[in-house]
Amino acid sequence: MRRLLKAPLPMLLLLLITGLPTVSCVELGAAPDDSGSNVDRALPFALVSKEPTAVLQAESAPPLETTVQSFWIVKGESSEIEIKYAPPGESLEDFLDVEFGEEALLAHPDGTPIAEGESVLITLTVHPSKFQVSFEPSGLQIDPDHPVVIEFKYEHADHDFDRDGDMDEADEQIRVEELGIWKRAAPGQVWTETESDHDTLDQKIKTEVWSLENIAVSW
Ligand SMILES: [Ca+2]
Ligand SMILES: [Ca+2]
Repeated sequence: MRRLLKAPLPMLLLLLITGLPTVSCVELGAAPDDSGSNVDRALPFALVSKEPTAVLQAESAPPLETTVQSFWIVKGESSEIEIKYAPPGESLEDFLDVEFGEEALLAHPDGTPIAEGESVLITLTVHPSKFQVSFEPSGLQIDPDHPVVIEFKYEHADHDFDRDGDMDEADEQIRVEELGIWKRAAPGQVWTETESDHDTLDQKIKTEVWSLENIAVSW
C-alpha cells in the first residue's frame, strides 16, 4: 500500500549521506548555458528550484463548512480535526483530516517542552482557493516519533491541473504521477516536497509532518 510518490527522494537522502555538498556545488557553479537543463534533470527534484503549481478548488466545488478552525490539543490525548465540504442539502464530504497522536506535541515554538496533560491552542486556516492549510502558532514542534498525519481528499479539485483550459490525458498524468504534498515554513519561504501516500483511486493524499507549516497539495 504505502509507497513513495517520488522516486528521487531516496536518492536525495542518499546524496545527503554521501555527498550533497559536492552536488550543490555542481549545481550552483554551473554556467547558465552549460547544459543547465541536463544538470537539472540529473539532480534530485528537491535540489532544483521549482515553484510548485498549486491544486485549486474547482469552481463547482461545494463550500467548505469552515476555513478557520481553532482547537485545543492535549498532550497525552489523541485528536482528529476534520474540515469538510458542506453541499447544500446534502451530507458532508471529506476535504481535510488532521490527526494528532497522544504524544505528538513536543515543544512550544520557543523550545519549551510541552508537558504531559498540557494543552496547546492551534488554529488551522484553509486557503480560500487552494488545497493549502496553515497552522498557528508557527514553529510548534512535533515529536519525530509521533508525526501529525494530514490528509486531503481532492475529488473537488479543479482537475485542469496544468491550467491550460481543458481536462485531458496530460492532466490525468499529472494527477496520477506528479501530485504531491509540499510544505514551507512560512509565506515567502521556499516550498519543498514531502514524502506522501497517494490513493489515486479515492483521490486522497496524505503525509506525516514534524512541524506545522504551510502545507499544500501541488505538483
Ligand atoms: Ca489541462
Ligand atoms: Ca491540455
